[in-house]
Formats: sequence, C-alpha cells, structure tokens
Amino acid sequence: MQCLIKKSLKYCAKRFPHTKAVEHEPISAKPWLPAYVQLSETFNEQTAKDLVNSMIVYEDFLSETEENSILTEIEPYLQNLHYEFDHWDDAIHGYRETERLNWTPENNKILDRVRAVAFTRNVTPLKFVHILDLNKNGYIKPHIDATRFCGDTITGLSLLSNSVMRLVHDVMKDLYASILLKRRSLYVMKGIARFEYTHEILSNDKSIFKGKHIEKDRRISVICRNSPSDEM
Ligand SMILES: O=C(O)CCC(=O)C(=O)O
Repeated sequence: MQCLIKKSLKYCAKRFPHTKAVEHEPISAKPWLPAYVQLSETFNEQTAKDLVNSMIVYEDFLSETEENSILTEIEPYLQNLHYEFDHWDDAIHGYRETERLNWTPENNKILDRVRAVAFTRNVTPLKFVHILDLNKNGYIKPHIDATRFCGDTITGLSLLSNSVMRLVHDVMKDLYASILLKRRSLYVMKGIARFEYTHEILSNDKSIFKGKHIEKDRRISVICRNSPSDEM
C-alpha cells in the first residue's frame, strides 16, 4: 500500500512539477501574526489580516518615567471618586472615571505622541481625554462604542497592569481574538476592529492569553478618541 502511495506521489511530481502537497498551516502559525494576538481557528487569512491591521498594539510605548508622570497628574482626581459597580448601560463593573482637558506640558507631549501615531491628518481628536480606572476586580463587558460619541478610532494607554482585551465579531461569534495589552503599551483600534467586533477587558479570573493567566491588577486606561463628526 505504502509503495503504491509513493509511486503515485512520484508520478504526480513528474506530471505536475509546479504543484506541491497542500499544507494546511494553522492561522496561529502565520509569520505575520503579531505576538500580542491570539485568534480562534475559524479565521481565514483575509478575516485575520483585516482584524490584525485594524487593531495594533505598541508595546513599551511609555517609559516608566512617563507612566509615573501621568499617574502623578491623575491620581489626586481619581482618589476623590468611588469605584462604581453599576454602569449606566451595564457595560463596566468596578470602575471610576473622569475626563481631562488640560495636562502638564510633559504629559501633553505624551498625548501628542499618541495622537500622532493614532490619527491621520484629516481627523479631529476629541479634546477631552477619558481616564478609566478599573479596580482589581473590575472588567468591561463586550460592547461597540456608539458612533454618536466617537469616530472611527479608539486609542488606549494601559497603566499599572497587564490585561487581556477580547474582540468578538458582532455577527460571526466564532471569530474572536484575545489581545495582550501589556502595562505601558498603547493600542490603536480602528475600522473593522472598532465597528465589526465587540471589545471587552476580561476580568482577572478569565484573563488568559495563549494558555497563560495574565494577572489583571488595578488598571488605568487613558483613552483618546476622534470626533464622531469626522468622515468615516
Ligand atoms: O480600558 C480600555 O482600554 C477599554 C476602554 C473601552 O472599552 C472603550 O473605550 O470603549
């Protein structure tokens, strides 16, 4: 039997020299897949590339000094707020939040760097920066940001803790991805990732990436968005 197979392979190789045995490489083995992304096996090359190109993470975007500089500015405001456990649209659990317009010159420089990376020239960044403080037990449930509050881009700096963001296709629920958001990283979510996938920050007990538990401690995200009136 083995002989027969060998013979027929030889025959094929002679007759069709341009054909190779088709190997089915799993999507997780693709060299273009960034290390911070884990995809469900139902993605094909196109759906995977569409997602990966619209959800980019810049690790070590902030230095420790820059992280401290932002924390020093925002902590006094956050300390006056209580963590809440019921969000008005039931989207967040264990959080406190504020918005900030005026920043120290050093922190303004950091935010300008974020905007330069995230927004193209024809985009109007919202002046208010959203600060979201999730306590150790806090998490964000799956949602798609309403288009009346935010344009096509959402960017977030992650302070104080690593976490896992889960993206799930809003219609094809078996297309889902885990994104590792390391402390001091910046993510830029736009286009397909922003409009076609829900996003959520997993609670510490579900915070798993590539089989490893990612400890989610208190985490502060500093989020810049663009205007909903930008043309999309
Ligand atoms: O904390 C984060 O980075 C996620 C924030 C979020 O879900 C949102 O802005 O819609």
